[in-house]
Order: sequence, then C-alpha cells, then structure tokens
Amino acid sequence: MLIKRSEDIPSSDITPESTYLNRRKFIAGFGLGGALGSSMIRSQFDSAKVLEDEFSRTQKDWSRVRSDLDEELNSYEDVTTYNNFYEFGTGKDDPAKNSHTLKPHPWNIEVDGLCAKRGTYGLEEFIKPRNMEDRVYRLRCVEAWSMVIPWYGFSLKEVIDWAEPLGSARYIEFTSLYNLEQMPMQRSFVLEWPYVEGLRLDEARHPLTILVTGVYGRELPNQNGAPLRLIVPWKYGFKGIKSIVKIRFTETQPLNTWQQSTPREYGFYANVNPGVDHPRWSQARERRLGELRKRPTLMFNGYGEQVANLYSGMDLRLNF
Ligand SMILES: Nc1nc2c(c(=O)[nH]1)N[C@H]1C(S)=C(S)[C@@H](COP(=O)(O)O)O[C@H]1N2
Ligand SMILES: [Mo]
Repeated sequence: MLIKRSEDIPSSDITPESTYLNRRKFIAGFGLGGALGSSMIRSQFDSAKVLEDEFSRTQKDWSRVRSDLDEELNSYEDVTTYNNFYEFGTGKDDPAKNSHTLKPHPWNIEVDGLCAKRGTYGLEEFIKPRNMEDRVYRLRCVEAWSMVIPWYGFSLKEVIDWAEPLGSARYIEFTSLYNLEQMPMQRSFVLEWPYVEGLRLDEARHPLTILVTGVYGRELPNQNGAPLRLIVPWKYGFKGIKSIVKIRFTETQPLNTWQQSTPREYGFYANVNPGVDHPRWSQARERRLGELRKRPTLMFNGYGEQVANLYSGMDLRLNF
C-alpha cells in the first residue's frame, strides 16, 4: 500500500484544514515526544521528509474529493478518537485508548458458505487484486451523531464476483475477530461475541458498499476496525462491521449482533430513516461532530437517489 501507517503521524496535526503552517508545526512536533516512546520518535524523525511529501499529496487529494461531496470533512482527530467499537469498551474514547492490543498483521480472511472460492486467504492476497480508491462518505450513527470521512477501500462487489456465489446464495454474513488476548473486553457480556453483520446480496453488490483498509490516506487505525471493515453509507453505522475475519454466503438472513441483542431497537436493514424513530429517541435530526446545531437527517443518509430502488415495495417501518 502507498499509504503510511497511521501511528507514524501525530493525529492532532492531521486535519483537512492543515495548511503549510500546520505542516511545519507537525514537523516541529517530532521534537516534543509527548506520550511516544523514544524509538518511535527516532523512526518518525527519519521519515519526516517522506511524510512531508506524502502529506502534501494527500492534502491536495482531499480538497478535490471534498468538493465532490460539497461537505466539510471531519478531522482525523474526530475520526480516530470518537468511535464505537464495543470490543474495546462502550465509551466513545475507549477504542482509541484500548485498541492497541489488536494485532492487524498478519491477518487472514475466511471465505465460507454458498460460493466457489471457499478457503482462508491472507489479507494481502485478499486485497491486492482489488481497485483501491479514496471515497468520501457520511457515517450516521443510530445515536444521532454523524461525520464525513475520507475512506480508502474497494467495492465489496469485486469480492462477491470473485467468490462466485451459488444461485442459492441470497445474503452475505460478516464476522469480526473473536480473540480474548487482543480483545480482552470480550470477557464481558455487553454483546454476544463475535460481532456479526449481514447484507442482502443486492445491497452488498451495490457500488456504494465498500470494504475499507484506510482512512485519510493512511492505514486504518485499530480503533476504526483495522485491518478490514465494511462501510454501507446509507445505513446506520452499526452495519459497518470492523476487523472482519470471515465472510459467508447464506440462503437465510443472517442474525446481526445488534438485532440479536435488542430486536425491538435494531433491525436487519438499519437504513438511515428520519421517519422511523428508535424506540428511545428520534432519528429525525443529527449532530455532525464539530457542529453545535443539529441538522435534519436525510432519508438513506442522503444516498436515496442511488439506493431507494433496492427497497421498492418494502414497508420500511416493518423492515427497520
Ligand atoms: N466489531 C465491531 N464493529 C463495529 C462496532 C462494534 O462495536 N464492533 N460498532 C459499530 C458502530 S455502532 C458504529 S457507529 C461504527 C463506528 O465506526 P467508527 O468508529 O470508525 O466511526 O462501527 C460499527 N462497527
Ligand atoms: Mo453506531
């Protein structure tokens, strides 16, 4: 991959607004150390020039993609310090604090179920043949906050076409890592582990659905679901399962973790829908991180033109 490991870069300095001035501060910051160990500082210092070049390249790219969506990006800081990843705690700042125990390399992906390519694949061979792209998508959490994030990944459709699902396959199921050493909080029973998600095969094949390996032009930090996670931009954030170890093609609808845990509150579809309230709060408005005033939530998170046809004829009150 072209991109830098995220831990090589102090997150506080990576924002879309980073200017020449910020970049200088960023380089000067290498001398400060902070919480970093000395070997880390040395390796950062050695690669400072490389990073500066990389940094100016990505800045250019971000201004282009940003104008495509016409919305301000959330900062790298927001994206990597305000997270949901219950394997590392239920607080928004827990994943950034606790996910250092996750080891995203080496990593294997198991492909299973109703398809021709069943087997276990190393992450590299699973990812390398795909068309990697930068894509800016909104992420809307069911808890009524949202962000705009520059992801780096590839269409899930590429994997599906490669895997050759059988005619009987109608759904795809994803499973996160279950590992008590890397995810010690899986000893507690906040949710059933491992975390599981699912999509109907036509949703999974939609060009907006991506598997993500990076964010902000850099390798996905552990707290965001390294080394591989799902993003389905018209659905609530909980569909975006992190640290995926298994993909399985099925005939029957997978039971996703949140539906299993609280079926009254979380369904299989989880389409962003301002007209269907969560039983304990409204879904009509959302707070974009960094903004004070709430904004109205858009049907399908603003992607209705592209995805509404997937649900024609369905009652989205029943299928929430
Ligand atoms: N394995 C796993 N995946 C997960 C979660 C989780 O707790 N465990 N939380 C989900 C929820 S509720 C949201 S909103 C998004 C948050 O993604 P982010 O932290 O990268 O913004 O991850 C989703 N994927
Ligand atoms: Mo969420």
